[in-house]
Amino acid sequence: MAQGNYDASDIQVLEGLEAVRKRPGMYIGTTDVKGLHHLVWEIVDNSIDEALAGYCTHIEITINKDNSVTVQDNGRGIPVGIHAKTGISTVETVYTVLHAGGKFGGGGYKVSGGLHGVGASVVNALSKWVNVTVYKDGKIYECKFENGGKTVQPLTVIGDCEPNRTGTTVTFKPDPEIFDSEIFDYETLKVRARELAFLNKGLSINLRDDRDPETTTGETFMYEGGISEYVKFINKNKTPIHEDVIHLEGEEDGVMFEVAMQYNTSYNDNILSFVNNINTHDGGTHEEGVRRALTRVINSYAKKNNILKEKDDSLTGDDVKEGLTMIISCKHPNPQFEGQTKGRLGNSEVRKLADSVFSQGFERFLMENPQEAKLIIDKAIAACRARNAAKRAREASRKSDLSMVNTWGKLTDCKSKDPSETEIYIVEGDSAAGSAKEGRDSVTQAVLPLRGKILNVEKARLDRALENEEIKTIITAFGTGIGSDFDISKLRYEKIVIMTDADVDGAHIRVLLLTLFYRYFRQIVEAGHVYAAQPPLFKIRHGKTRKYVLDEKERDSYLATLKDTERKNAEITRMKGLGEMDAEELYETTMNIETRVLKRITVDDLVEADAIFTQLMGDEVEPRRKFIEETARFAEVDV
Ligand code: 28F
Repeated sequence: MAQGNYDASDIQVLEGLEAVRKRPGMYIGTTDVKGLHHLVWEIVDNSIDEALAGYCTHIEITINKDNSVTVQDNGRGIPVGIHAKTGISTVETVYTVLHAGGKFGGGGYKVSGGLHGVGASVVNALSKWVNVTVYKDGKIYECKFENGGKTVQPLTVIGDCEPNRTGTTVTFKPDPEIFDSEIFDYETLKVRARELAFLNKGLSINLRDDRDPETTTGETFMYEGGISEYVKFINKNKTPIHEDVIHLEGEEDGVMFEVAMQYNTSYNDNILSFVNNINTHDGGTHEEGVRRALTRVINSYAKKNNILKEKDDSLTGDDVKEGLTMIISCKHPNPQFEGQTKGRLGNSEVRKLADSVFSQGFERFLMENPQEAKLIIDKAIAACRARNAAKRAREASRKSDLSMVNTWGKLTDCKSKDPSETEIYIVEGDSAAGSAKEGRDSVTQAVLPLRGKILNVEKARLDRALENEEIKTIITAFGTGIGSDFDISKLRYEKIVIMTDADVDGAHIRVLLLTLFYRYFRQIVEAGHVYAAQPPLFKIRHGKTRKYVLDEKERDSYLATLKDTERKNAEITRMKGLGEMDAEELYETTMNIETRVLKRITVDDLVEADAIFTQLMGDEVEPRRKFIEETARFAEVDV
């Protein structure tokens, strides 16, 4: 907008973008690091729309040295003419008028991070500056915005380019006044860039980090096999039951539906579903159609081929999904997203389409591959038997007060029964548990000593896990039940703190616990209840002072605060383990909510986490050691 003479439409533009700056959460969810990365996807989505329309084959994403981000595509380029309604260029309109995006009006698929392709103006409103360059008709056009989307340079021709070059390049710098953090995380961008390449077969996406001198070329993701390659990627460390990934697809009334699947020998399922590239975490009609058809087809095939007797109970949805890796992708011109987080597809017509496409294709696969069919059904039958055994085990443990005595015998509970203030420390080893019991705040802190090794549940079904004393004790202490009984509202503690030694053994126990939590208490982890205690690594003694510090960094900064003489005489010892501290020390350094530091365990990317647990808890020992060294995916919080 030229300085000074604002007319009506300028005012409307200002009010629109001002509204976004006032309540950014309404447009991008949060203004934390998640919201920061969401800006990238709002811009990338416009390039993906161009790809869905068939005009863009390559997208480049670059994190620049100043933590601005450049997204470049080789689509047709945003139209450079004057927009009929606003009287300014279409480029400026798309970037300054809220809801001016929505490229195709009616038809066509708009990929949307929930904004239906209107993200450009939202990104502009929340950025310090934005530069838009359009390559079209042998010319280079540029448009610049600053301070929350004010036009400082209307669209102007700044040069020539090869006559057949077309595309759009956008560079933006998020506004530090809006975002808590302005540092982009390469890994976070990589996971979603790779996923977009899987979901849009043939589209190549290059990601580069110019802040890191090492990575000059970055990584390029391109999968001709689309979601079938996504299934192969998830199953890469698992053992498939049938060689080929099953790929089925169909289209009706402009709605495209496709599914890729492959069973593996594990006991976990990895079913991801998408609509217009958005991950529908809460499922919806596309997923329901497939699950319903899968259960029906397996039961009818099993009965028709006498693998199941007529009198046998039917297999349930849980039985038939064991070991199943599946990607469902639906492209819909007018998707209805439902639920609190808009994570569920509501369009009812999709359920029928998904059911018919899936059942016809899967039935044919079973008929044409009787050996694989037998393996898949035998696995579902084994899962059914284990489920029934687990149910009997749970009922038994609920009835006999023995396990209660047994549990309470192990668990030193806290006095408070208010789950919003209580914590349970799962402590490795009796000596540390003894100190923890003695030093703790007995009103709010419970202690559960771990005597034996936890079973590696990556390689065991629930019925086997329920035979393990340690696991039974944990389930009873949590109060939530497990498997189909699980109810997070019954969780008896606000915080579950894993307290193990910092050595390899301690870290191994922590990984076994994390595997148990990830596989059977995932909601508890996702809700952010699980933490790892941070016992001190060093004890510094000088004079009568005894100071415990977390790590090398804290040790050096503490030493820097001492006088030369004190520093020279300071005695620094590396802590071997929790058992080395008396109750008072353990409480002060690791449990006292005034002084302790806990690391919240967050599983912010299920596919990635699944790969870690699968790789880790498999048979190879080497990957486990690598994991223990890095504290992958922990966010540091002081609580
Ligand atoms: C790096 C970000 O934003 N790429 C885009 C296009 C292409 C068209 C378009 C975009 C028409 C009226 C809205 C071109 N030619 N990358 C991008 N590529 N927008 S955004 O049209 C804009 C709409 O207002 C385009 C013919 N049709 C559409």
